[in-house]
Amino acid sequence: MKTVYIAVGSNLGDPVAQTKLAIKSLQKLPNSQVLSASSLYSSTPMGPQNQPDYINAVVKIATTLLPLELLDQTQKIENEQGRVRKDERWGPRTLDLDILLYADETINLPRLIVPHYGMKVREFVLYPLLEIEPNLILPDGSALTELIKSVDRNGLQVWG
Ligand code: PH2
Ligand code: MG
Ligand code: MG
Repeated sequence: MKTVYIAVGSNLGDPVAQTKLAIKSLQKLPNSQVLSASSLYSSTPMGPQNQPDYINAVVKIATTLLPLELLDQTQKIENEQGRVRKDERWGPRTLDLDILLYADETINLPRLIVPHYGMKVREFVLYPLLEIEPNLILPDGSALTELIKSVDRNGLQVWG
């Protein structure tokens, strides 16, 4: 079993419902088990500002799926929830599932780069991660508690 962290993000089509549904779908992944899920957070958009605020969360799973098998599964969930791939960088979406960490592995494939390239500087990833895994050390040796110190919350708050 590998421990994996997945970031959930949504800012279209009832983001709270999209995020809850995505967590339910992750609970149904084959050969996997959801170990914990963070609170839902509301966050201001990174990137283009003419888009709605996001709901973000992080989910911890244990899985025997291989990285690309897991990616196939998360993309299937994105598609089922109406994800339309557009060219705009950091544009709005009904659902984004990003594999943040896959055990302590470093993966550099055309389809999948792990650890996720932006995770160390994104408040909407680091704070939910801190909630569920305060003692986390990244594969490069950096401690989550140290990374957090240089990342502003940018208005990030627990939703509700
Ligand atoms: N995802 C993006 C672009 N911008 N902003 C917030 N607050 N949360 C996100 O998940 C997010 C974003 C593209 O993946
Ligand atoms: Mg993303
Ligand atoms: Mg993505």
